[in-house]
Amino acid sequence: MASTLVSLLLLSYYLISVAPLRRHLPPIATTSTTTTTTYFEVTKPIQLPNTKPCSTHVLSHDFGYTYGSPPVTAQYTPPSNCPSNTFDKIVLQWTATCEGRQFDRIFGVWLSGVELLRSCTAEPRATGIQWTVKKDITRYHSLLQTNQTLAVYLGNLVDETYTGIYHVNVSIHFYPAENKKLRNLTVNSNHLHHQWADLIIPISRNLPLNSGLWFEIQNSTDVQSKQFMIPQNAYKAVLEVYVSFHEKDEFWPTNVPNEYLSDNNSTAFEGNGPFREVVISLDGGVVGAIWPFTVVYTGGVNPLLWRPITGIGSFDLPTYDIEITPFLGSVLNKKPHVFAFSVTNALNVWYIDANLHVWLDEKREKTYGKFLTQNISPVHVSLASNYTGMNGTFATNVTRSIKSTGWVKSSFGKIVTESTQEFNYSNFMVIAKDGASQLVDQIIDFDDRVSTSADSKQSLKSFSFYLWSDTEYERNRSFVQEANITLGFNEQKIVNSGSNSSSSVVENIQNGQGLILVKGNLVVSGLGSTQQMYNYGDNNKLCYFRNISSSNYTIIYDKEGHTCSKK
Ligand SMILES: *[C@@H]1O[C@H](CO)[C@@H](O)[C@H](O)[C@H]1NC(C)=O
Ligand SMILES: *[C@@H]1O[C@H](CO)[C@@H](O)[C@H](O)[C@H]1NC(C)=O
Ligand SMILES: *[C@@H]1O[C@H](CO)[C@@H](O)[C@H](O)[C@H]1NC(C)=O
Ligand SMILES: *[C@@H]1O[C@H](CO)[C@@H](O)[C@H](O)[C@H]1NC(C)=O
Ligand SMILES: *[C@@H]1O[C@H](CO)[C@@H](O)[C@H](O)[C@H]1NC(C)=O
Ligand SMILES: *[C@@H]1O[C@H](CO)[C@@H](O)[C@H](O)[C@H]1NC(C)=O
Ligand SMILES: *[C@@H]1O[C@H](CO)[C@@H](O)[C@H](O)[C@H]1NC(C)=O
Ligand SMILES: *[C@@H]1O[C@H](CO)[C@@H](O)[C@H](O)[C@H]1NC(C)=O
Ligand SMILES: *[C@@H]1O[C@H](CO)[C@@H](O)[C@H](O)[C@H]1NC(C)=O
Ligand SMILES: *[C@@H]1O[C@H](CO)[C@@H](O)[C@H](O)[C@H]1NC(C)=O
Ligand SMILES: *[C@@H]1O[C@H](CO)[C@@H](O)[C@H](O)[C@H]1NC(C)=O
Ligand SMILES: CC(=O)N[C@H]1CO[C@H](CO)[C@@H](O)[C@@H]1O
Repeated sequence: MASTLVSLLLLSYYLISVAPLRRHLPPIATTSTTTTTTYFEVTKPIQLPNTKPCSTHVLSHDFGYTYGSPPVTAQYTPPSNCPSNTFDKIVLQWTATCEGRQFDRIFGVWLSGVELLRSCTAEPRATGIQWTVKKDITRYHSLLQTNQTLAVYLGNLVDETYTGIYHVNVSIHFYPAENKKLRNLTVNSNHLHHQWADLIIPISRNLPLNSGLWFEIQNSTDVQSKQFMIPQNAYKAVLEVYVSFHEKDEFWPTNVPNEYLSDNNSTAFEGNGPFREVVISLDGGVVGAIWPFTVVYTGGVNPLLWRPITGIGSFDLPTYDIEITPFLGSVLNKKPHVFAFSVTNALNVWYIDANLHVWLDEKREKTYGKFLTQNISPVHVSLASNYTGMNGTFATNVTRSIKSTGWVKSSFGKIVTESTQEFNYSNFMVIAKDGASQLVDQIIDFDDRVSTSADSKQSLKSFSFYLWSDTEYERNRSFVQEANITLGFNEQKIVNSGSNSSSSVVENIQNGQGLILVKGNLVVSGLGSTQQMYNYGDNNKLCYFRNISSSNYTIIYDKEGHTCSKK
């Protein structure tokens, strides 16, 4: 038996539990190459000033059997002997290598409880892989100016089958501003609209603990919360929320209504329907919601789809900003207050935490504020279903809006802030072949606006998710699973502040087609092809596009450019 297993291990294969199609799949091991594969996520390069960075190496660690252990910590010290203390850009760099066989693992990087990066590891090959994630962390610059504790949690399991150990380096690069630039990002100018917060308060779990610093939301009634206090002279606050979904909710857009499950007792699907909403509340009142982008991790659906081009957002999960300024008046009272997180329809498990970015009035010891009005439309769900046995169609549409206003009186005057969120969601699902085939077509439109008498900003996001999977069962627990996927992340941003206005557009779309042949519990062969189109443009005439495709680990074409397309 053992020798049969060993000889099979030399082929490309997966070990997989047979039934559920969309499950998170273990990796392939292969001996077909002798070189290290470099994985990457397609995104625009970070705009850097033409200066030499001051770099600080923060952590080196080998993540072996780390599951359920305390996060790995290291002392962070700001760079010394840097010729300038005025930085245009600060970049976090995560570099990792791994070889053997391992699952994709979720991980987080925190600085004194403030999350800097939520990400997923790449799945190794026998011959080794490497990857690098660079993230612009300039918005955290106030935190980066003093000594802090860096923490990384990456829960990995190592045994005789899953041998991959993740070797990781974390460093931070500080790019001094170009001399000729008058911008001064280190010290905030006395201007209402300066870009970065003066203080960042972590809304995460405290060390020590044996897991990530994120809260774990296990079901639809689970509410996780954290107390905080805010300085008396705050005049603006934004809550930046980190979200990832796992296990029974890893593929939440494919989850079926419970009525379907109870009528048929299918084990091929997860329940609670395909709609999820992250709800953020302050002292018990809703302040905002998030309808998240459907990140597919590097082992999702068919791992061959994500090699070497990884899924949109999988190496740097998107975060979501909730404007808190309209509510500041309620928290400027030297008393502790509570942020809480919950997820509508959640199944085990969601990892959520947040950073409260706070702007302080240098000229006042005390600011004042008042929460004025709020208009929340309840989540309005319409579900149309038509099924017989295990076949059928389900159409789920949801809308929601949240509008809040409040004023803050500071040295800038008495300013009213109005924050509006509007959401539309539609999910169309077809289940055929008695559950062996599923098609999901989902789109989320997410409009966020914040305006004051002096400025306004708007973000319009559109997240699309399409998955078709089809399984042909053969004898002896063998099957062929075919799957097509489309992921789309589009965002348009418009900022107006006084005489300055800026706008940008990102269009990022990925298509994948894959096939795996499973015999017994082993995938004996498989293939996957991915095509991606990335387009970015802004009114500063910064443009970037990349048109790339891979198949079976090989890049088929790769066109990259910096010219603006004529639209
Ligand atoms: C981490 O840094 C050390 C020291 O510079 C280097 O020897 C090692 O190869 C690096 N590892 C990775 C995964 O980059
Ligand atoms: C920050 O850490 C460095 C290196 O450990 C140490 O020399 C320095 O005294 C620390 N600074 C403060 C303000 O604690
Ligand atoms: C940034 O501001 C600080 C404090 O106001 C000042 O000392 C420094 O010279 C400024 N740097 C630049 C490049 O303007
Ligand atoms: C939901 O999760 C919470 C936290 O784990 C738990 O206390 C509660 O019993 C769960 N509720 C249900 C209905 O499972
Ligand atoms: C599904 O399981 C539940 C609980 O075991 C049972 O009450 C129900 O009758 C089953 N439905 C079908 C269609 O078998
Ligand atoms: C429900 O599905 C059946 C079988 O596909 C079809 O004949 C029927 O017209 C559908 N009903 C509705 C209301 O769409
Ligand atoms: C759901 O929304 C889609 C797309 O906007 C629309 O075509 C469909 O008619 C809606 N269905 C229901 C049940 O409201
Ligand atoms: C479900 O659809 C398949 C074809 O996709 C058909 O063979 C099967 O009989 C249908 N099952 C039921 C209960 O109607
Ligand atoms: C949601 O749909 C409504 C009605 O079609 C439309 O007026 C609104 O602009 C949409 N909102 C977003 C965020 O797409
Ligand atoms: C899946 O992708 C293949 C290859 O591009 C295509 O031929 C097929 O029509 C697609 N099927 C569906 C249902 O999306
Ligand atoms: C990928 O592998 C499959 C199965 O070996 C093969 O049919 C297909 O042609 C390969 N694709 C490319 C682009 O090499
Ligand atoms: C797995 C299962 O229970 N399938 C049943 C679903 O419902 C149809 C019709 O009621 C049955 O024929 C299936 O056996």
